[in-house]
Amino acid sequence: MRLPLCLLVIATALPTAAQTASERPNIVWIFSEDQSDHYGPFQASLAKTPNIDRMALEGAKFTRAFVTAPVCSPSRSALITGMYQTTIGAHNHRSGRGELKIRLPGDVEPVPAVMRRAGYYVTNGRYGDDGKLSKGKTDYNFEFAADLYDGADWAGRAGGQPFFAQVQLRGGKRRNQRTLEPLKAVQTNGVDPKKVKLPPYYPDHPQIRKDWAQYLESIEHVDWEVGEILERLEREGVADNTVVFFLTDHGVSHARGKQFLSEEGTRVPLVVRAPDRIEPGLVREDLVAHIDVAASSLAFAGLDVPGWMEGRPLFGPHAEPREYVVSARDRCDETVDRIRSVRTERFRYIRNFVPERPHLQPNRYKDGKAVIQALHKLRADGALEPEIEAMFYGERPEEELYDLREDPWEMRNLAGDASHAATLAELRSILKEWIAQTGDHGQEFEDAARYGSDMDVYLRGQKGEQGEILRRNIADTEAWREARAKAVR
Ligand SMILES: [Ca+2]
Repeated sequence: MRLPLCLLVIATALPTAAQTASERPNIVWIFSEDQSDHYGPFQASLAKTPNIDRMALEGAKFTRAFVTAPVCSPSRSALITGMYQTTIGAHNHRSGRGELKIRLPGDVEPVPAVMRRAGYYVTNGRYGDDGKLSKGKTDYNFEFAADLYDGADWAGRAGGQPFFAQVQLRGGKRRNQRTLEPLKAVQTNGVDPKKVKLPPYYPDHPQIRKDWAQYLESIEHVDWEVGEILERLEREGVADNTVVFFLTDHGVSHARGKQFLSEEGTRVPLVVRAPDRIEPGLVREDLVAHIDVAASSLAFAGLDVPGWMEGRPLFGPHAEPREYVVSARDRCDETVDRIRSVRTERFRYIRNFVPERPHLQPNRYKDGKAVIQALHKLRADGALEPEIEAMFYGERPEEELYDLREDPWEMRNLAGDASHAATLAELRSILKEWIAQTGDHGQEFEDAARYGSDMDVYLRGQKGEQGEILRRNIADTEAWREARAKAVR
């Protein structure tokens, strides 16, 4: 069923604050790693996802959901606070881990703290192959209380107590044979690398095909896990009073996915199942940001969304459509960068603040991936199409503009096209305003002391070739930063 947003808002019936604790719904976030929206309900795909398809039919699916950060820790820092990671200073990946810490500003606090105060039992669990929940991944860049969570599994709650549970799935991190082998028995059919349709910006190389097939298989595995979790809720008799969100933390770890502000890096699946609270079978095409999950969860629990929160409820009287979603990429591990994007219904505008650094500038984590190594090898052999080589290894344009209606793969940069000058100017000004209004902390790079504080943690115990690569990348980054600072002076 497709309805305009104004009707959707009316069509939802949220619980009121007057409800007693026992009537308040449980809230579950099923959160998978490193997968773009190549899920059944979102794009025709070789991956079979019967459980998530059914969840969408029973609830709502969002076809334009984006993360505000394309990499783990800023994405998770944003999701858990309902804040842009750039507003709270948590925008650099794996920051605040060394001597110099990051503290949340003002009244901002993680959602589990708010939920617990309201009487919820709050958990964070990593879903194991045996179906058991063990201590879940946090990866928040800011300081948080050691007892933020009551446990890993909602089984520990008191009788009648509502629960707020995060369930962490390994998702796209399973893309290799060793981890996929035990799953053969549960996979629907496996994915044939020969049938894979690669995005047109990736060369047709056996390693890249194989990796993409394994990635689609990881989606099938996640679907199976989602089915198991939903079945457990049924078995425990709480499914009808539990709101379940399913989403991923950012896109697939590929050359244009994870760490980057393309569709592949930022567009994620989002499905919400909320029996008797939202109309089943809703298809929402409006733009949403993953930080909206935090606000929506509070709203479902009958709690006020705090004034400081940038996330917005997706349902109910306070739902407010977004005209755009801004996403941001800053330092990832040892690699300094600054990119911002504005995604509207039709366009994506990208601003590269350090265009002199190539898209695939050295990064030990990404360079360790088989697909990136395949790209590097093709480049060394002179076997990349010039257009693709320029995209990944050339100087980047300061601005990019893609018309996603005509060019869903973001291949034709229209920033220099006079017929799109008005759109370009509008999106440029939206970004400028957003940076000022939210107080984007990425406007200044981290100083040398902060960078060094986190690199000390990275370098701890690093030996051999991996240690050497990291040291070389850090030295390369520092030399570039020094040269840049001199040029500005
Ligand atoms: Ca991740």
